[in-house]
This record gives sequence, structure tokens and C-alpha cells, in this order.
Amino acid sequence: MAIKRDGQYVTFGQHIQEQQQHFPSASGQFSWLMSGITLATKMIASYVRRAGLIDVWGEEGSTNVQGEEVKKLDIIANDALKKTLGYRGNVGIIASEEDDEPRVLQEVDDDDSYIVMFDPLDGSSNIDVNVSVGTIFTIFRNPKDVEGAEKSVLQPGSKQVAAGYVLYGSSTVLVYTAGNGVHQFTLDPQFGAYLLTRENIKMPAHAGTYSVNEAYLHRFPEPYQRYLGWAKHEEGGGYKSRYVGSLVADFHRILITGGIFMYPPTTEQPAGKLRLMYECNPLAFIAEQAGGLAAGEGGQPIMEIEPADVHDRTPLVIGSKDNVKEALRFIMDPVKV
Ligand code: AHM
Ligand code: MG
Repeated sequence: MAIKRDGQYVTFGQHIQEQQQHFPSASGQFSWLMSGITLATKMIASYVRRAGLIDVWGEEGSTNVQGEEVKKLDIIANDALKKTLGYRGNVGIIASEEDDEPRVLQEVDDDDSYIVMFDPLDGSSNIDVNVSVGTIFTIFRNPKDVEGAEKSVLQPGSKQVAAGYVLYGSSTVLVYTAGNGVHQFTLDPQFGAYLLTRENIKMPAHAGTYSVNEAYLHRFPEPYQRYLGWAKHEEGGGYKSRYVGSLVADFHRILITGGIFMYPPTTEQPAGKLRLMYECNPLAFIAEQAGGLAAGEGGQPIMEIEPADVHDRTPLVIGSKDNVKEALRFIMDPVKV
């Protein structure tokens, strides 16, 4: 049930205003920016809900900078975000998984100027088969002393001002943090508003579920193989496996019920598949705010990685604190385990 305060539902906009009292980064400018993201995701949700009725299945016919087939809905989602953010005068730079380079939206001079990065439709290969997909976003301050969009976006995840995702699942949920806990809102299709449904989410410290594309097991480095072998057998407690193949859906399950998600390095993709800036950093921020952990290569905290390019990839191990620590015992110190 949606949470009520003084008998009233709490909308996303109201919640951000309440946050401003505790957290200075959630300024009036910030809530104006966030309203652009919520508007775009409502538009995307309406397309996702009508997939099959309107012409949004299938490929658009091009490949993106990552060499991946671009789906029609990828383009629709990307355009929706760019258009709504384009009308927010405080967004200076945007970067998207679907665009080759970060772009300056407008020259912004004041102190409350932001960079928004996003994966407009994550897991889009699932759209044609009615499986959940999502939008992931992260917000940084636009540094005044750095020249050019390419350089301005290259900030470690620890500098994120806010981050979140929208999961177009059995219902549409928005999960976000601005550094003061993790909160979930559910889109009420009748009101057209995101209403607060979970506040101050805390991930269970441990759960017996892992989420990994295990078909690639033989391509993972040996310590990951040994960890998964250990976890599934009795000595590790006999984990069960859940893998949707949409990062947002897999992560959301872990956020609520606990466990671990990993996308290790593979022989084909030694840096992993997932993108640091607009996939791993936002989820890492949310995981840590909910009491979990997120690590990259060699156990390095995801949010400490210094990016070299906006489309950098990183291996990812993320989830409940004790599950991630358990996995890192294998990954970081394979000899002693
Ligand atoms: P995308 O951003 O092109 O959709 O790719 C990212 C997706 C993630 O949602 C998911 O975790 C992963 O790719 C699945 O990859 P794989 O099919 O190799 O398991
Ligand atoms: Mg993606």
C-alpha cells in the first residue's frame, strides 16, 4: 500500500521537497531537474505498456557506439529523456548509453548546474518478449573549472549527487537516492503520479540467491568459478539462482530480498560488459545507501573508480553486504580460500 502522511499519499515531488530540509543537494533546482526525469519515464512507461499494440518491437536498424543493435524503444526512451531534460535550464551536459559522446545541452552559468547520465532503456533485448526493462540515471554537479563535456563527465561515482532507476515491471517503480537513504515510488496509472511505497529501504545483510549469467561460467576467471561452485553446494549454503538479463530487474530483486549480482570479466570481455558511469555507479550508490556493497575489478569499490571514458566498462559484484564480502574473499585472495 502506498504510504500516507497525515492521511495523504506522498508524491515524488513532495518527498524531494521534504528531503531538502535534511540534504542541501536536493535544492529547488534539483527538484526541477528530477521532474524532467519523472516526466520522461512516464512517457517511456506508456510506450512499454503498449508494446505490441504500437510499433515499438524490434530493431531500429543501426548499432550504437558499443556495437549493439539499437531497438526502436531505445531511441524513443533516449529522445524522451533528452527532450525533457533539454527544457530544464539547469542541466548543462547529458551523456547516454545510446550517444557516442556527452553533449552540452546548454551553457549554464550558475552554481546549481548539473550533468545527467543515463541508460535510457536497460535490458532492451527483453522488450519484445514482455520481460521487465528499466531506465538508469545518475546526476553529478557540472564542474566550473573543467573545459569541455568529455572531461566534465569523468568523475568518480563518489561525486554523484543523486541516482536512481525506473523499473518497468509488473508495476512501474522509481527507486532513488540523493544520499539520504533509498526510497521507492510506484507509478499510479490512474493518477499519473509516482507515490511513495517504500521508504528508507535496507537490503538484508545476507541471502542465499545469486544472479549471474552462468552459461558463461567457463569464460569467467577461475576465482569467480570457484566462488559460484562453493555458493551452490552445501558448504556455501546451497544458493538458488535468479537471472532476468535486465540489470535493473535483477538488482531490484536483490535490493528488496537480498543476495548478490555479478557480471564478471569474461575471456571475450575482460573488462566485463556493464558500463561504469550510467549502469554501475548509480546502482552502487543505491546499494551502499541501502547498506549493501558494490565492487569492481580486484574488489575496488565501484564508486572509487576513476573513469577514463564515458562508456568505460567494469566487472561488477553488487548486493547484500555479507554476500559481497563472501564473494570478495574468493576474488581478491584466491590462494587463501
Ligand atoms: P544493454 O544496456 O545493452 O541492455 O545491456 C545491459 C544488459 C543488462 O541489463 C544485463 O544485466 C546484461 O546486459 C545481460 O547481459 P548477458 O545477456 O550477457 O547476460
Ligand atoms: Mg544497459
